Parts: sequence; C-alpha cells; structure tokens
Amino acid sequence: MLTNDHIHDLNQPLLDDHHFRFSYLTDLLARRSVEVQPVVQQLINFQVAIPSWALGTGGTRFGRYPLGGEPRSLEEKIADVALLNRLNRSSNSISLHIPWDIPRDVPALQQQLKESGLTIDSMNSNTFQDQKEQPYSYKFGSLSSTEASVRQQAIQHNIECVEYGKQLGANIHTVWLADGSNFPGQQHVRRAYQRTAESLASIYEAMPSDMTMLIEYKPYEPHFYSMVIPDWGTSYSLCQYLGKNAQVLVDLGHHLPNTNIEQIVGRLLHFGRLGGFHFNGSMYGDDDLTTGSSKPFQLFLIFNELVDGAQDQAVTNAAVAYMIDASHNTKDPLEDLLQSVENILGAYAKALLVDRAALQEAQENNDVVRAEEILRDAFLTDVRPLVAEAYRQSGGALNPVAAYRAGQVRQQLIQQRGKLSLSTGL
Ligand SMILES: [Mn+2]
Repeated sequence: MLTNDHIHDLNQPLLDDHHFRFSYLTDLLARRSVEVQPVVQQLINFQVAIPSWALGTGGTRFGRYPLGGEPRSLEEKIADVALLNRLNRSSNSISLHIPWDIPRDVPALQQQLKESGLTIDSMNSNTFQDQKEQPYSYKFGSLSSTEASVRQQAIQHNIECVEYGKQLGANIHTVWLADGSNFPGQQHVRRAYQRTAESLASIYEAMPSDMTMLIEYKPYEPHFYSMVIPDWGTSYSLCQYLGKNAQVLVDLGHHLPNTNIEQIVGRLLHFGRLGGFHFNGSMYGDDDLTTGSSKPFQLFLIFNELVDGAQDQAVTNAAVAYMIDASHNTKDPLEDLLQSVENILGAYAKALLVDRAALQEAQENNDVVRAEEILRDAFLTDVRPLVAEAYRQSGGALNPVAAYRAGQVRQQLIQQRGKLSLSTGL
C-alpha cells in the first residue's frame, strides 16, 4: 500500500510547481539573510510521535461515526503509522496505551518496528476506566484514592507499563491522572495531593535510570469540580518532589480558554522541566481537533518559545518529546494526522525564521511595535514550500494528503479490514 516508488511517482507532476515556489521563497529569504537549507534540515530532523489511540475514528459520549478500515490490532496500528511516515517522513515513532496495546509477541513486534523504521516513544498508563478483570474500581480515584488497595493496583498497573516500555525500548512513561472530584467537599485537597505524590514516587522508583516520567495536567474533565493535577504548577511541583527524571507534559487542549500557553512553555524551559507535548487543536477545552486548525498564531508563538529556548545556551532543558494526542470524530483519522504534522512543521518553520537578534534588540529597547512586527513578519511568511521541500528531500510525498487520496488508501484499508472494523482508543 503506497510504496516509496508509488509516492515518488505521485510527486512527479507536482515538482515543477514546487521548484518554482521553493526557489521564489529561497530568493526572498536570502534578501533577509536567511539561508534556506539549514531550516529545511531542521524540519527534516523534527519528528512527531503518533498515538496508537488516534488511528481509529474517535467519538464523544454522544456517539461515534466509524469510517471503516480501522486498525484491529497493534500490528495494524504500527502499519498505519508506517504508512504516515512513508508519506511525510516526520512521524517515526508511536505512543502506546496500556491496556489497549498490550504487546502479545514482543520479538515479532520489535521486528515489525525495525522493518518499518519506527520506534515506540512512550507508554501511557490508563487508570481512567475500569478493566473487566481488575479487582478494585477507579470510580473515586486511582493514584490518589483514599483506599490503599486501589492505589496499589494503580501503581502496579503503571509499573507494568514501565516494564512493557523496557521491553519495547520506550524511554518515556506518561501519566495522565484522571483523578479528581465533582462536588465541593468530596475530596480533601491536600491529602489527595499527598497520596498522589507518594504513589507517583513508587512508580518513579521502578523506572530505569534512562526513562523519563512525563506528568500531564488538565484543569477539568472527567471531573468538574477539581482535578488532582489541574495545572502546570502542580505537575511541576510533583516533578520536583520525584527527581530529575520527572518532567512536565503540556497538552495544548488541557488549558482553560485564553490561557497563555506559550508563557507556560517559556517558564518550563527556564526551569528545565519541559518534557513533552501533546499537540492538538482546541477552541474551548479538550477538543482534540487537528493541531493548528483554529489557532495557528498560538501554535507559532509556542514554537517561537521552543526555538528561542533551543538556541539559548543558558537553557539546559533536555530534549522535548513531541507527540500528537487527538481524537478524530469528523475527518479520516489518517488525513487528520497528516494535516496535524504539516501544521506543526509549518509553525516550527515560521519560528525558525524569526530574526532573534533583532527581536532581542527591540525587546531590550522596549520597542513594542518593532518586536511585534518581527514576529508577524515570520508568522505571515508562507512556509509551505519549505515543508514540502523537507518532505521531498527525506523521500516523502510533496503533498501527503493528496498522495494519500490518490493512493486510495482508505478504500484499500476498508477492503482489507472491513467496513465495521473498530479500533481501541478515544
Ligand atoms: Mn494528552
């Protein structure tokens, strides 16, 4: 399905137009003393992990409209990510969710990953729903539960995830804790935090020294009065309590409307505690839409902080793990993921074009208008030829979504897997 040769052939009719646009942009940027190839190379190097749980059609609590051809097994999920990576060469790793993706045959899986040129970047635990075989319920919390037996079960589940991660070479263990309360008075605020910190410490101790624990925060949902880890400050304090291998994970959808996410990113970089990203698009809350679909300027400003941090010798933050965390309710999930990665690369490219020396000078001189104009100048540059050139140079499709459609991928997946195949996930 969509081999490299096929992708190469699909590029041919697009090359002439691409060369014209790329050469125009190269000349334009040369006038601003920007060399294009180093920017293209950084785009080629940039990789975003694809979540196993976003390859099937997502839904809301009101329902779901499956598209057909969804991956029915972990092997088929890996095959789908391999296909995405053949198209854009920017998605060479996959995030797994336990228990949805428990590996049955580890050596066979490792072989498939190797042949596909993929790695597992992160294992994600799940204590936000009860599994059939588990003795205790998470209805009133997991790592923060008032019951020691429930906490122990949740800790054990996380340690199992760490073990799977070790087997599959994943060096990240991600914890998103759905614990919280729905009513005032339901939960003792400080004791719930303390129990969570102690539970996380038990998991942290079970991790190998080269593994990082990412702690994700979320202000509301599934609980609507309080969440035990509602904000970056709580995540950050837990990381400090645990040790240097604990880092904060920023999920773009996990903020209240109008939160200045780029400022949070800058703060965490300053503290050396920014561990990872879950990219998605959000209008109101945890909407899980296509990254960059509704707030492209915000995405650019976030990348502006990341690039600024990466270029500042004073910033000692370790490498950041970039991951998508989304749910595709309307679009074909694979097309949505291709769009998300493209929007992420575009925002990154624009951030790389910011004239940092001029920006710093404007900031130091309190030249508000000049500083803003410098950012707008980069943001308003049409960088699509740079992203397409990165795809081309790394062997991908000049236009991944068009190639996906021309290759009739969805129709083939439906033929292979059936119209009613269902994937585990959100
Ligand atoms: Mn997330």
